[in-house]
Amino acid sequence: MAAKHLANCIFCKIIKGEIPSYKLIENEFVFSFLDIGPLSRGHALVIPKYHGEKLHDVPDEYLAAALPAAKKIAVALGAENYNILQNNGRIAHQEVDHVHFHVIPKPRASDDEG
Ligand code: DGP
Repeated sequence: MAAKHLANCIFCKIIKGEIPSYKLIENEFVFSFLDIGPLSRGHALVIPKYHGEKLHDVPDEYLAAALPAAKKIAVALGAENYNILQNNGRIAHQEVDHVHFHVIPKPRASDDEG
């Protein structure tokens, strides 16, 4: 299915380069960049290049590309401990209405020392 964008969506604007971001990965199906409010160093987002508000709004081929991108980021960061998080709906803490997967590295306590 062809990519779909929404004119007033901030993540669609990031995909189109209308809002700057620190890009990590881009291919036909997904775009990935650093989160503006990182919960830890390297906190990244992977978004489909198809505007869908929630997971069930996005075609499978776009979703299928998201986890390999998340895996690539985790490997590139050398993260041994990390969360992959995806929120759907306000009650579930979704703030931006364009599907996104968080990649959140979890540093060991010893990483903060020295
Ligand atoms: P969520 O609560 O799952 O909808 O997370 C939305 C995330 O998107 C949040 O961690 C902050 C991030 N974010 C929102 N606006 C921008 C932006 O303009 N640029 C970047 N890089 N991240 C953004």
